[in-house]
Order: sequence, then C-alpha cells, then structure tokens
Amino acid sequence: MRSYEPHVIEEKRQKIWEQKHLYRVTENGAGEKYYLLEMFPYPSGRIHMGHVRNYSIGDVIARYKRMRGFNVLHPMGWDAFGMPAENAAIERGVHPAAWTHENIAYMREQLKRLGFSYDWEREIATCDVEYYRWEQWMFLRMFEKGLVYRKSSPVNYCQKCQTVLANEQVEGGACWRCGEEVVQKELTQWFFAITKYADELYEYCDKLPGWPERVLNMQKNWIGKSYGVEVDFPMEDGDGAPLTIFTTRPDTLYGVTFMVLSPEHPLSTRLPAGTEHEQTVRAFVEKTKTQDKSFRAEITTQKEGVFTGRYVSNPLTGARVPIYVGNFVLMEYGTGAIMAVPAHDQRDFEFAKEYGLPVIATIMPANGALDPATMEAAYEGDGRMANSGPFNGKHNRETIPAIIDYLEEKKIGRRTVNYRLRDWGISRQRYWGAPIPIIYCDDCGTVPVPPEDLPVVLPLDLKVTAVGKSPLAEDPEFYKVNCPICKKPGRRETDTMDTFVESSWYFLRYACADYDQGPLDSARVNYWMPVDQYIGGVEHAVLHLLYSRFFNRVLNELDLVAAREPFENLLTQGMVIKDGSKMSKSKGNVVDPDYMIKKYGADTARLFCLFASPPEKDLDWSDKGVEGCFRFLQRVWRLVTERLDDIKGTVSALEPVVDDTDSVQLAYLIHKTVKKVTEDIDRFHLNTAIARIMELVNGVYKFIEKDKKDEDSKGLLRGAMETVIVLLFPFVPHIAEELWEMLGLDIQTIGRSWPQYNEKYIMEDRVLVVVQVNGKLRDRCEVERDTDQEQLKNIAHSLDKVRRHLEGKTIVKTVVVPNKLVNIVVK
Ligand code: ANZ
Ligand code: ZN
Repeated sequence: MRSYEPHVIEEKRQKIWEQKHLYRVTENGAGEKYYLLEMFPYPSGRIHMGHVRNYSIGDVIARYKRMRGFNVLHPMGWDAFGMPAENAAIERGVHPAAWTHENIAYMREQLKRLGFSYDWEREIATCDVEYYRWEQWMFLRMFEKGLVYRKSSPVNYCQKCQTVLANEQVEGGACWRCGEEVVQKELTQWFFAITKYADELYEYCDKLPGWPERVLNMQKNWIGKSYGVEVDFPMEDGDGAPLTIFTTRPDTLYGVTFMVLSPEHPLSTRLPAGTEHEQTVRAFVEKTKTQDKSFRAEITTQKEGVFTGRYVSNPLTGARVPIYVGNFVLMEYGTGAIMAVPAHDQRDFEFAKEYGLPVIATIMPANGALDPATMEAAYEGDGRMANSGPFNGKHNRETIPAIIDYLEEKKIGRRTVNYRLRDWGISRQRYWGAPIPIIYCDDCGTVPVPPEDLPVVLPLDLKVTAVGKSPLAEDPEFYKVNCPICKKPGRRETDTMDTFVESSWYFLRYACADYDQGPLDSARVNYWMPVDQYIGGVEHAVLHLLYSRFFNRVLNELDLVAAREPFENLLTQGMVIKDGSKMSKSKGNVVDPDYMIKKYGADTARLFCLFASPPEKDLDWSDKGVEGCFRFLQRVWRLVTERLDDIKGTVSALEPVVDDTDSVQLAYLIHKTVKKVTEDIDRFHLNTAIARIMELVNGVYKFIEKDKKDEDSKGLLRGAMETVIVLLFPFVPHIAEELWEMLGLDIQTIGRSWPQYNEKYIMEDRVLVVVQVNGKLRDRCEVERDTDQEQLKNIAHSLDKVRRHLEGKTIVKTVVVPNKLVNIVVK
C-alpha cells in the first residue's frame, strides 16, 4: 500500500491537467456560462498567503461550478506596471521589464504548483504592449468623447518618492508608501471625467444585491452625494457678482455670522487687493496652498484664517457679514465658499472662538435654550427655531424646504446636488507604465496620436536612475516626434498612466485575450460578461472597484460591452493574520507558501486556508491547524487505499442495506452531507462544508469498524468513499483525483459531476431512531431531534413491526438512547 506522498501525486496530477488542457475553456462549451474572477496579483516576486487564500477560495467555486455543469471562465494574469519595478531597477540595476517578467515566471509556477484551475491560455500581463496598446486606443476614444481632458491643478506630491499621489494614496496627510508629509504642487495633468458618472455610480449601489453592504457604503461615501442649496450673498457695496456658497443647512441662515473662502477661491486674493489686508491674505493663501487637502479637511486640524476686509449681506436678514479666508474650506467642493454658522457647525465654532467672532444660536435643543456666551461646542442636533424671524418655533427640519422654496422664488438660491468624488487624475511621472498617446505641437496644440500610429511603445532600452524621474522625459528618441497634423517637430507626452487604468478593464480582456483586431471582441466579451463572481481583498473596496465600474460604463458606451455593471457578485475575503497582526514582511510574521508546499503539499495549504475561517473573516494562522489538515488528508488517503482490494470490483451504492442500522446511519449521513456541503458552498461557507466532509469521513470509519462482509454493505462503503472524494475535489483536487483514479474511475467525471442527494434520506432537524426488540432491529422511526424519552418510548411501542414482536410477551424494560435507539427488552 502506498503512503500519502503529496508531492508525487500533486505533480503528477498537474502534469495531466496541463497535457489534457483540462481547464481550457471556450465560448462553445456546454452549459450556462459562469465567469469567476479573482483580483489579479501585482508580480512582486513571490506569492504570499493572502494570494493563496484568495485563489483557493476562487478555485473551490470554479471547480464546483464546473461540476455543476457550468461553462466556467477562470482566468489569471498580472497587474504588471508599477513602482516596485522601478525601485528594483534603481536598487539592483535590473531593468523593470526583466524584473517584472522574472517575477511573473516564478509566480506563475507557484500558482501552477498550487493546482488552481486557470485557463492559462488567457493569461495577460498589463505591461505587454499587446495589452496596453488597447488602453491607449481607449484613451483616444475617451479623448474624442470629452471624457479625458488636461488641466493644471494642484496635486498631492510626495517629495521623497518624487511623485504625484492620488487623493486615496494620501493617508492622514502623509504618503501611503513612505509616510513622508505630502505637499501640494501645480502640475498639468490628464484627467478621466469620472464625475460625469457620479450620480449613476451612486444610484447603482442600490442595484447591486450581490455586493457586501459594507463595500457599497464605502463606495457611496466616497462618491459622497449630498443634497443642498447654493445661496447668493450680495457684496455689501453692491459691486460685482454676489458670493455664492453651498450649504446643506439653509435652516441655519439666520445664524450666519461670517463667511469663509477657500484660499484657492479667486475672490480670496481679489477682494483685499489694494487694501491693507492684501499682504496678510496673500501670505496666508500661499502658505495654505502647499498643505495637503485631506489634512486640511480633517476635523482635528487647527482652523486658521484671515479677514479680507470685505463684507456681504445676509439675503434673509440684511445683516452685515465679514468675509474670511480659511484653511478648512476646500475649493474642490461645492462652490469653494461657505456661510459660517458657529452655533451649529463645529468647524465654524472653532474658527469663531479663535478669531473672536459672534455666535448666534438659531436651533434650540429640546432640553433648553442655548446661550452663546457659555457654549463650549456647536450644537449640531435638531430642534425648534429661534432668532429666525418668521420661522421661530418651527422644527428646523420642517423649515428646510420652505426656506429653499423662498430662495428659489427670489432667485437668490438654487437646489443643488454635490458630489465629493473628483475626476480621476491619471498622469504619473513614471517610467514603468503605459505611455499616454498624446503629442504636443507649438502650432497645433495638444494632438492625439493617430490610431494607426498606435501603439506608443514604451522603450525598453532605457536606464532608470531615480524614482519619479521618468527617463522618458530625458530620452529624445522617445519624445522627439513630428506633429501628426503639421509634420513640424513636436514633443510626446512623457507621463504614463496610473496603473489603476490597467486594472479597470483587464477582466474584459480575459474574455478574448488573443484578439488582435481591436481592444475587445464584443461577441466573446458579451458571452462572458458580467463577471458572475468577483473575489478579492477589501482594500480595493473603493478605488479599483469604482474605477472599474466607471471604465465598464465608458466601454459600454463605446459599444464594446453590453453590460453596464461589470461585477454581479462580490466577495471580499479577510486578511491572513499571524501572532495578532496581518502577515507582512515588515512584521516579520510571514509564512512562505513555498515552505508550506514543500512541507505538506498544495492540498494541505489550500485546505487550511479554506478550513480555518469563513472567507469574509480574517484567518488566524495556526501551525497546529495546518498539521490537523495534513493529518485529515492522510486519514482520507488511508480510508481508500487500505480497502482498495476489498471494494475494487464492487458496484457503488447510496442506499442503505435492508434491516441494517449501521448502513441506514451511513446512508443518511451521506445524503445529509451532500445536501449540506452543497448549500454551504452556495453560501461560501467553505469552512463548514469541509467540517461536514470530515464528519462523513468519521462516519465511514465507524461503518468500517463493523466489518461487514456482504456485497451490499461493500457497495455502500464504496458509495460513501466516492462521495467523500467527490465532495473534496473542489477543495483538494490532487488527492481527490488520485484516489478517484485508484478506484478505477475516469478523471473526466470527477471534475464534471456533482453528487445528488435523495430527499428520502434527508431529515431536517429530524433523526432516525432505530427500534429493537431484545437487541434485534425491528423498525426505525423518524422523529424530531431531541424528542423526549417517554414520547419516544410510546412511538416505538406503537410501530406495527414492533408490536408484532411484543405480542404475548411481557415488557421487562425499555432502554432509550436519545436521538438514536430504543431497545425493548421482553420476556
Ligand atoms: C452652513 C452649515 C451650518 C453647514 C451647519 C453645516 C452645518 P456635506 O454634508 O458633506 O455636503 N461646506 C460646503 N462647502 C464646503 C467646502 N468647499 N469646504 C468645506 N466645507 C464646505 O457638507 C456640506 C456642508 O459643508 C455645508 O453646509 C457647508 O457648511 C460645508 F449648521 O453650511 B454648511
Ligand atoms: Zn502641429
């Protein structure tokens, strides 16, 4: 008898899969389509346990769906552009391309060694020109449609990484990568007009029932839709346009005691021009402009400002209101100016206290009046209105529509909706990215590269010497180019695209990875899209998923994909934790997948990741748990191999043997397990599914102990073993397939059929109780679990087959084993 040697069987199985192209999939395959997608990795060098977990979960579902008759697309690829390649180039002198391709080669082997059932023929690497050339094509189409534009704007800039950062790459005012304080810098940048889709992206959050609530809320918050009103405050001296502000709280208009402009607001420098205030305002504006915006917006940031020397009048009361410039007002939101109501807005309150400005309370809490002289914080709750002219005494919420109606009628205000979402700045001053297909010409301006001149190939014969300094900008061979229109010398754009652009459409390219007539073969794309199940980390809950939803819409409008939303269902898996914190190099608590494979094999690594916790929850690494999984697989191995000779020629059965309690119990267990495992996988309760298979294995061992020699029992035993193997297949495909083959079965069938259960043998919360008379099985009865002993006795005594054996006898005693057995002892 062979012992369980994972390496031998795993490598053997993988070779067979590859030779038989078992996981190749076409659009002509039988069955309904099912697109299972896992977030593709960045080729950093080696896979980590987070990948193993993510992809193990995905592989279970892919295999399971195939077994259920679906035509499954399960692809894999590489998110291959990005900074680390450039860093490696600087630190180690290797070319980013070489570094990336080496990493891909290594990681591909790692994934293959784990036995994931990908269709490798659809593999893509986003740094390959065959991929990004189509991204450049898309850029040009978006340019035509006005969805791409260029503007000079302050950008977040990290001086250490010497690069522009997206808002979401700024964490608490610091660079997400190196922790350096982020400053603002003016740069001309390319933008994607994602805000044109803000409303749709927001509203569709309610039409994605297959997404986790938490992720949808994060998306909604990021888009930040808010209903309010723009109000015009006329300048005191009646000169020039009024000052327009955005507020969500028109009910507080009577409490306005000052106005605040963003430092970037055009009026900030214009209003004090030529006055004694000019210098102080200018100095303040300059200072504040270099501060990171998200830092300025934080509630804890110190409120600072200066007076402009000018006033507006309150359109409702006519009161004279001074205009300040303040750090906490951002130009990007609303109109870049606010009306300040210190009594009811904490930021305004802090500002008022700092600069000795008046506070007027206009909303009174239910438990008493506010006294501005003693208030220690703004009252931001609701209540009855005071100091508010005709609205006094009314509930503040009620007055909001009335006040807006009034403002609209007088044409001094308009209902508006504001979004926090900003357009997506995609320019990066980097080398290792997709070149932006634009040429600048002194005469013709900004000229898109003609489509027939695509791709703009990223030259590979360059040396990267410093982070953020794109060598493209220093390579005349690259940037010297003639203007496509006037043919005079022009200059190429030397910025590359944000790598989030590549990951915004890779899932579409998988559908037609070999297509070379255009970016996407719509027929194939529309066969597969939308993605039925997407699986990945929650760290992508906002950006990647939002950008993909945006991109998919754009491509939908370009008639390249019929679906409007790309991802039907989303599963966000938890982190892998060890010793209390996320596994990471910096924490020094990583377990290397290669080590796991070497020591236990791929099946154990997969099984542990799936068994140790439900997919959405964090997984706590445990060496003991790994050992346990390995022992379980050994136990399964022995279960089959030790009895192979016994059951070789036997026909498998899933029916109990007549009048045999043990076989009844086993048959019921088999059917129950099939049902439960099916339901569990459908709900992604993969850990409990495994636990149930483990129970079934225990049940089979128990049955074996009874040492039944008859053919029927052997048939049932074989049926039980086959069920164990088939149920295990999606989780641990190598050992399962090997055992399957040992039983003389065809490996095509294990991957293509899922076991059925028979309702007859299913008891939801019911148990089968065996009734014996003098230890001999006479009948069984199905009862509710935990039926009480007396009742069970009565039921047993009343059974026909039992009564026959009681006739003319005296009952000595009745032994009841709850949920299992009743034995009636007679004389
Ligand atoms: C007066 C007021 C009184 C406000 C009050 C709030 C409470 P959301 O809900 O996020 O849309 N605001 C408007 N534009 C701003 C800008 N560019 N920078 C900083 N703050 C700005 O927030 C809308 C509120 O945020 C607006 O309503 C405005 O303050 C402020 F008791 O106006 B409110
Ligand atoms: Zn020109």
